[in-house]
Amino acid sequence: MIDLYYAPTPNGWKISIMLEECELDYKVVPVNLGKGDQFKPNFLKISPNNRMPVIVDHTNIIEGEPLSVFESGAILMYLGQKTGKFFPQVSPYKERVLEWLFWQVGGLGPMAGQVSHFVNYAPNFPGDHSYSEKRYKNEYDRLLGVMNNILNERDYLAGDYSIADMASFPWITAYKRYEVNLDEFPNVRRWFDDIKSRPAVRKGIEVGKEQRNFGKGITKEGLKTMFGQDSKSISKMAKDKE
Ligand SMILES: N[C@@H](CCC(=O)N[C@@H](CS)C(=O)NCC(=O)O)C(=O)O
Repeated sequence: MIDLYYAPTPNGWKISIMLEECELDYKVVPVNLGKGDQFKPNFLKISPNNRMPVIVDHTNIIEGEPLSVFESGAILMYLGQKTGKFFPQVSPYKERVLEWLFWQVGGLGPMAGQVSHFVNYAPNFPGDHSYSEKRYKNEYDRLLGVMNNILNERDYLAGDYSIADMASFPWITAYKRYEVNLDEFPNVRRWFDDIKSRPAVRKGIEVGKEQRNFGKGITKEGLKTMFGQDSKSISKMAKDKE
């Protein structure tokens, strides 16, 4: 059994989708980010970056402890290697997957995350955010253009359906909210519709649906916990949760 420390956000979905695709046994451990569960001492032991997702694999005991993995890219690679699915281990297929996985975790994910911040949450804070919002929207638009070009040559980012697609798909789902017309990127549209129709993907993004809370409805406490974190505030949060 694998424990999945999870909240229903795009980074969480990457892993619920992969677990569903691989038909692995897993149990969801909800992480309430607005309430600060990510600062609890037991959580920080397995996720020192105070972020979810994290997995704990009780079927892989190392030195008496079940193996834990944080960072969505590392988790996808671990599960791909464990199951032998969606992550080929021979060149050049392995490198193709790694290129697009790292492109997602270092580019598409963080940039889309910033777009999401400016669309969903920045309006709660005073000031003119227009320059920053435009900067991240332009970069998201550029990355969609890059995707559209590669998907002109291939069905999926790395050739065959892989962990690189599972990492990227969740960060496209909010395109309407980000005011993107996906029809301007016809290859991305085809890829998106294809992945969305996969039963395991549909199941994966339903996990924890009832806790979903983008933008609207976030409490003052939630805003304070999630945003404006710095080295001092995260130490204080961790102390308060001890
Ligand atoms: N690089 C990390 C990013 C994970 C991440 O940003 N998770 C967010 C939710 S989508 C989180 O846990 N936020 C908690 C917080 O901001 O305190 C990964 O890919 O796993």
